[in-house]
This record gives sequence, C-alpha cells and structure tokens, in this order.
Amino acid sequence: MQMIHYSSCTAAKLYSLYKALAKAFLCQTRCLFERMFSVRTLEGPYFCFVMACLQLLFLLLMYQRSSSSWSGAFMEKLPDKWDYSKLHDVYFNLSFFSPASTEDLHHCPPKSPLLVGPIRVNFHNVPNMKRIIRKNPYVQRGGLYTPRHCVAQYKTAILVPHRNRETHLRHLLYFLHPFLQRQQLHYRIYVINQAGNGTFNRAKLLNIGVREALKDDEWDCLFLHDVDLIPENDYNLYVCDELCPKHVSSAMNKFNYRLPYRTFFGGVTAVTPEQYLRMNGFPNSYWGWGGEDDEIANRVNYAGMNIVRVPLDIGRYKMIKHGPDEGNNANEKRFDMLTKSHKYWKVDGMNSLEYKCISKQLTSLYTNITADIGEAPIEDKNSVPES
Ligand code: UDH
Ligand code: NGS
Repeated sequence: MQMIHYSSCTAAKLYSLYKALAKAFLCQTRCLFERMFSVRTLEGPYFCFVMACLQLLFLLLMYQRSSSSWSGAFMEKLPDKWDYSKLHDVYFNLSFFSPASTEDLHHCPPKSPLLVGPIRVNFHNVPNMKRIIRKNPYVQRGGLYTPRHCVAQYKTAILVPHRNRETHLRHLLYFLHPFLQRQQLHYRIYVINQAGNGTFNRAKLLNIGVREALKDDEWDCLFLHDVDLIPENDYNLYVCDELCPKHVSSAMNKFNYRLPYRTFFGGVTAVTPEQYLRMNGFPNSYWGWGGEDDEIANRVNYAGMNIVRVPLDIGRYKMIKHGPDEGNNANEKRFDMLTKSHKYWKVDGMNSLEYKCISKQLTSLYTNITADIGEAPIEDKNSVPES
C-alpha cells in the first residue's frame, strides 16, 4: 500500500536519507568554516553547538513546510498561498487522458497530473441525478470508480450518514465524483440511511457504513463524510495518514475557514480500517445532535493515537446552508456522556454494533444502504451504556 501525498509512510527512508545528507553537510560546512576563518576554533563543543542549531533550524523549516507529517516537507512544493480568487471547474480536463490498453497500464503517478487546486463550489442550481450521471460516464454501479489510464495506488471508501437530505446529496455527488477522479483514486461512495423517523444517530450510521464497506473490499482508507460539506481544493487528497486519524475538514466556511475549537473533529475525517478498529469505531449511544465527534476525538487519544489535520489552506469546505433537521434535536446528555467516555469506549462501538440491514442497492452514483438502527432508549434517553 502506498500513500500518494504528505503521508508518513516514507518517513523511515527519508530519515536515512536525512542522516546521510546531514553527515555530508556537516563535513562540508566544517571544511568551509576552517578555510574561511583559517583557524581550527570550530573543533569540539562549539562546532557541535553551531551545527546542532543549524540542524534544528533546518528541521523547523522542513516541519513548517510539511502538511501533516515530516515526509511532506520533502515532497512536491505546494504554493505558499493558494489563490482562491482563481477557481477551476471541478470537471475541467477530466477527459484529458484517453484510456490505456490493459497491457500498457502503469501505476498512477504519486501526484495526479489532473490536480488544479482551488475548485469553484456554489449551490445555485441543484443538479438532477441524470445530469450527474451524464457528467460522470466512467462511474460504475454502486458509485465505484477506478482510473482508466493507470492503476490506482489507493482505495478509499466514502461513507455518508444520511436521512432526508436528498438535495444535499445531489450537490455532494455532483462535486465529489469528479473531485475524486482528479485524484486518480479507486473509490466508492456509500450512503447510509437511517430508516424510520426516530432520533438520528450519525455515529452509529458510520459504524454500519464501515462494517458494510469492509464486506466489499479491503479499503486502504475510510472517509467519514457529512453530506453537506463540499471540498474546495483538490490537493486535499482523500487518502489516510498511516499513523494517525486525520481531520480533513479543518477549514469550513461556516467557521470562517478556521477551527471552531482546538479539538474539533467534526465534518469530514479519514481513518484506516486498522485505526478505526483500534478505537472500537464510533459510539453507538449518541442519539440526536452533538458531542459524538468530540467523543471520537477522545477515543483517538484513548487508543494511543493523535489527530493529524489537513492544513487550513487546503482543508477548505463549503457547507450547504440548511435549517434544523426533524428528529435530530440536541442531545441533552452529551456533556455528561463526554465526561464518562473513557469508561465506555471499549464496550460501546464496533464490538457492540447491532442493526438490521434493510437494503443495499447499487445505484448509478452510490451504494445505498438502509438500516434499521433501533431507537434511543425511552426511559433514560441518551444514557451511557452499561459496562
Ligand atoms: N444528517 C442527515 N439527516 C439529518 C441529520 C443529519 O443526513 O436529519 C447527516 C448529514 O450527513 C449531516 C450530518 O448528519 O451532514 C451531521 O448533521 P448535523 O446536524 O450534526 O450537522 P450539520 O453540520 O448541521 O448538518 C449543524 C447545524 C445544526 C445545529 C443544531 C444545534 N442544535
Ligand atoms: C460542538 C459540538 C460538536 C459540534 C460542534 C460544531 O459544540 O458536536 O459544536 O457544531 N459538541 C458538543 O455539543 C459537545 S456546528 O456548529 O457544526 O453545529 O460538531
């Protein structure tokens, strides 16, 4: 499995390269200093101190330039500042490549040549499904896509929790399909619907999505994606960080393209199946709005991992404006539940997930799963589960 961009998978290789370079650099600098000053004053501790400072400076510069890991610093140089006044149509140049014959198929390059950066996103017209299908002729049944001109290096499943947001779903499909094709990924979009009118449960739907998606393929990465968030820069690659769960929607327009608070983990997140299982997935017990994403952020830490974040100038998302949803009132127990999350994360999650899969249909643009997820407990709504 190979990461496409700013991952930490090449960290070990880069470290040996860095050591070799540092050694050569040290030797050269020493000779240069000695020649410049015609003295041997740089022997011993002083020389080591100067060199250590220079190295520290070098590492700091590299780290600042990297996006989510050290290796990012060594990768392709990204623009210092993205110009969001110059936007590209998300469908621009998508049919640029003619398909290669099966014998000529090579691995897709580490950086897709189709990336353009800032994407024009607006919600003036709601696209109808027929139009989206027409614009995405190579998407296969179930919302599956695989590049035609190279062998994708990465397989990502996109999981969207859903109920009564059909208009948002159409916007998402219109933008996300070409966006992911620009990244030359092998991907599939899953929409997980909650059956009935009971209280909404986003986190449980995502657990179901993961369970169902893993029956279909060995995904490298799972993207947990709100239906109303549209990415605005195609350099925001839909791949995982191998070491840490990744917060992808770090800059949403509704929060002025900043994090609303330091530990925010809502909207769009990316985890490998291993990371997901290590944190026992998401809690099943958060019924109604709020708190489940904070609990997930806690779980990342309980499971001994950290959150990495897409830099704010790339992790930009436009949110489709909407009013409150029926059946998704604020969960009044959420603050109390959060204080107890460290006690329950090991017993409430993938290992306690129960649902009934009502249907799994392969539509032209996505895999549509509908599940009966049960109801919020009546006598003690939103109570934390028994251990
Ligand atoms: N969702 C649905 N249908 C619903 C509710 C939620 O599909 O009825 C899904 C959808 O993918 C949405 C996600 O769950 O993007 C998260 O929903 P949310 O209501 O938590 O978050 P959203 O960003 O709205 O859509 C935030 C404003 C609500 C504030 C209410 C505070 N009391
Ligand atoms: C926090 C919520 C999160 C929510 C975030 C942003 O207060 O679940 O606001 O909400 N946490 C709690 O309530 C404990 S938003 O402005 O998107 O509606 O994601």
